[in-house]
Amino acid sequence: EILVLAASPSAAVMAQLEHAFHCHHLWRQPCEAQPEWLAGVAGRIRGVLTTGAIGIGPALLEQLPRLEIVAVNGIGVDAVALDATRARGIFVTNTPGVLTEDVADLALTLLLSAARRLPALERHVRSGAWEHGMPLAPTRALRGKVCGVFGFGRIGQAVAARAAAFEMRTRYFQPRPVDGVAVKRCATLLELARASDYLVVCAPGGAGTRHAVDAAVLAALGPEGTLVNIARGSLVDQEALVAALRDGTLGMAALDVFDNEPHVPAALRELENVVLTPHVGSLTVETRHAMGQLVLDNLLAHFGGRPLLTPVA
Ligand code: 8YV
Repeated sequence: EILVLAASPSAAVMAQLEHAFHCHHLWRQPCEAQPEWLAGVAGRIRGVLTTGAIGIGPALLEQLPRLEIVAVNGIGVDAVALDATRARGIFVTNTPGVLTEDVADLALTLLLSAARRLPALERHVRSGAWEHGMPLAPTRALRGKVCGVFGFGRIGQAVAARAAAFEMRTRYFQPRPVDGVAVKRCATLLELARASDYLVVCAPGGAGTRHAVDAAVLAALGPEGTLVNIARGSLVDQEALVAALRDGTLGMAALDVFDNEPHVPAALRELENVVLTPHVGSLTVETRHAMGQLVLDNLLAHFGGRPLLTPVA
């Protein structure tokens, strides 16, 4: 029996999942009814289906004594209590590879929207300001500018390839150098921020990268600089970010992810120099279908006694 924590796979995948397993949908229960409902099924649960953003914490894991596998419909496993799963020998799978292009596309969408001030241009037309002959300040061209990529895995490399197509210069930082790539590595994140006009955060979340983009990094990016984040809110010191955007020590931010989602503080929502999207990097029909299929195939492999397709080490 499988515990489904959120309704993230496509309907077609959900139907296959329902066909293969006895599914219990926690997300269908009203919040206040969830503890009692869960207590009724917890003892029979052998698999959990969750998302990258929701993961599974130690308290819920403890309630599931027969749990064998956590299948994450996403690439990030920072919200999974990996110490606890490891200690109990519970398998964890994720969905690498299938979401790379769409997440990188959203990174460039955000970068371009910030560069050309898309939200302000939209408001200009919608409000009738254009008709009233209100002037618009020109923005800066992308070509020749430096796109710094923090985290140079699959998604980071796909972002760099797209930035290069816009004739941007590219640099990256991550602790471990990547072999066989033409993009130059900076020795530190601070150095990358100093060198960059746009800093795109693509690194994994979790304790090791928490608040890596701090006040010093934002200051190094500077008043003409733009921060783009499609990874996890935890990588950025959000309070320092709001302060830097408000004081103009950072030019702009384009964000798909936040601390404590779906709550976005009013101080951030009210700023003019931000572009905000609600954690939708992988939210296309094609990618959500491919992710869901991989989740399903991992569950089928596990319960069919076959090797997992994409286990998390
Ligand atoms: C979604 C993600 O949050 O892949 C990830 O790590 O954050 C996203 O794709 C989610 O996991 C979709 O179910």
